[in-house]
Amino acid sequence: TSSSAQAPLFTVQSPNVTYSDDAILSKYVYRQTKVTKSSNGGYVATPKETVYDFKVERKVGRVGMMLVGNNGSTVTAGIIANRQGLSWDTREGKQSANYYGSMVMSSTVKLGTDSDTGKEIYVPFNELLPMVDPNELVIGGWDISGMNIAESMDRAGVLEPTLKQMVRKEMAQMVPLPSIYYPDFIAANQESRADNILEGSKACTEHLEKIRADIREFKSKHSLDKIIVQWTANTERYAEILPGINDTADNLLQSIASGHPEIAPSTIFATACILENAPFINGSPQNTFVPGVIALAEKHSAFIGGDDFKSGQTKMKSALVDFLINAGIKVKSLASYNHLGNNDGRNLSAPSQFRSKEISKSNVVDDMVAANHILYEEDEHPDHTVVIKYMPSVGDNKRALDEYYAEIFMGGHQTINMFNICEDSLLASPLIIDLVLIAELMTRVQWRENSVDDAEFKGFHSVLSVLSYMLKAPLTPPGTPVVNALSKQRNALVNIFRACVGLEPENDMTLEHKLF
Ligand code: NAI
Ligand code: DG6
Repeated sequence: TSSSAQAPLFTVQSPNVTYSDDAILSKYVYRQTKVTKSSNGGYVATPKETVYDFKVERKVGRVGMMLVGNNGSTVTAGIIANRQGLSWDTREGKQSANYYGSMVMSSTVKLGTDSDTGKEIYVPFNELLPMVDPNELVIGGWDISGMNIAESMDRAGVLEPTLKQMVRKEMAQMVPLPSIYYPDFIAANQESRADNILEGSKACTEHLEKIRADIREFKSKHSLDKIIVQWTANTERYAEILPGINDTADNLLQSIASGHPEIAPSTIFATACILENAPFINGSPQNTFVPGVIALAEKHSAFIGGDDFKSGQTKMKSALVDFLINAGIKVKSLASYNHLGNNDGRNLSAPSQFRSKEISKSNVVDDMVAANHILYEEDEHPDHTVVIKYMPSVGDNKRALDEYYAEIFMGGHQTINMFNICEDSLLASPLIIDLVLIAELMTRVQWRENSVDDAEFKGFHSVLSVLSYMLKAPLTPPGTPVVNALSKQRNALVNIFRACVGLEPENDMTLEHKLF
């Protein structure tokens, strides 16, 4: 089981890497290039090296995943199906459970080249470091709707009836815990679903303490070593950032106690998780992480990550715009339209919830534009519009149309159109899994600067920007840059994992095939 150290698929043979029963220790030279302006208006680039020690605890332990929002029905059914190795009939034939769409479970990473044949050797991403097996996650959570998870799976209308039959019995026993409902934060059209709620419609210490108690009870009931919590509930409206209210850790706690109306349910959950030292990830676009939450997380060295799952249009954008701009092509405008008919679409049909989503979908190419001063002036941005419409008939099968309009050589124009149809929830569910798996791993990774003798090991910064690949509007430690470009986000993850086992960053130089 995952509670004991797993035998790794590969080991690293190097004086810089040590394996013990408990931990993998690596000494890693981090190489940067520091740049200064020279007197003639150019730059001077100076290589800089920092030596870090990384320590990865090898024992994964028993891990719980608590979801706020029982759209967890799709991801839960998927995990049960994988755990039981299920296959089911579809009109196209037999389908077996898989983890497609999970970067952790279904992508590979180049380990190196075979010393005999020179062929590249790839290993599953989840073999780079000891990670929790999603099949072993213990799942629970909260919802303002009291439906059991089997009923909610039916209501979601995503999965094949044959599969639903096979997982129904187990899922029918899973009933979400009552949750916090402050009607002002989600669309009014959600009210009829809210039949499983804690008493009170604004922030209070009782709500905070109840959620904390729920986490502790779930942990002890299932003998868990740790719990990761994820907001997969409705998109909320933005909370106003108010001095004296939610701007510092103390003010936030005070405002919860005094019932301030600008404290969102998701912020109560985040606060409860921080105080219980359970990593909390926000899969929706709203500003759950007001400055007071970030400060509280830093104070408690607790992990937070967000915002908003990057599943479809935005994922394409963060790959395609990066590619176009890096190819020297000037993207002039992005027009994104989609319609969908699931409950997310219904909630987003209300203006302030749509506004949260519009914000998170709109700033997703800024870093790529800012990186190319040949194509763009300092304050120049491509036009960007985002439209979302609720169309009940299409259910979860979201239709997304994107037009990329670009300027090419000598005033020419290139227009690329995309039309993407797929089950929205089947793109999002693997992201929920990846976010939990990576966040859990980060609770077991520690570092120290090697040159400082006997310095204490410590964890990464509270804001887990390594989760950016899965998120539309990545939260980063205050004052640090946001990276949206998909390939950079993946490289960061892969190369941090590699550093933890003392391996150099993946580079594609393949000098061995060029210099002989
Ligand atoms: P959904 O509407 O099907 O499910 C949300 C669930 O949250 C509902 O069951 C609702 O009763 C519950 N809920 C609402 N407020 C709650 C609260 N305070 N406490 C506990 N439960 C609460 O929505 P869906 O499609 O599952 O999406 C969830 C979130 O993920 C949305 O914010 C959506 O924008 C975001 N998202 C979804 C993606 C996808 O499915 N492809 C991709 C990106 C983001
Ligand atoms: C309508 O856009 C519904 C949304 O919740 C999206 O499905 C979700 O945010 C995914 O967005 P994207 O841009 O990654 O496809």
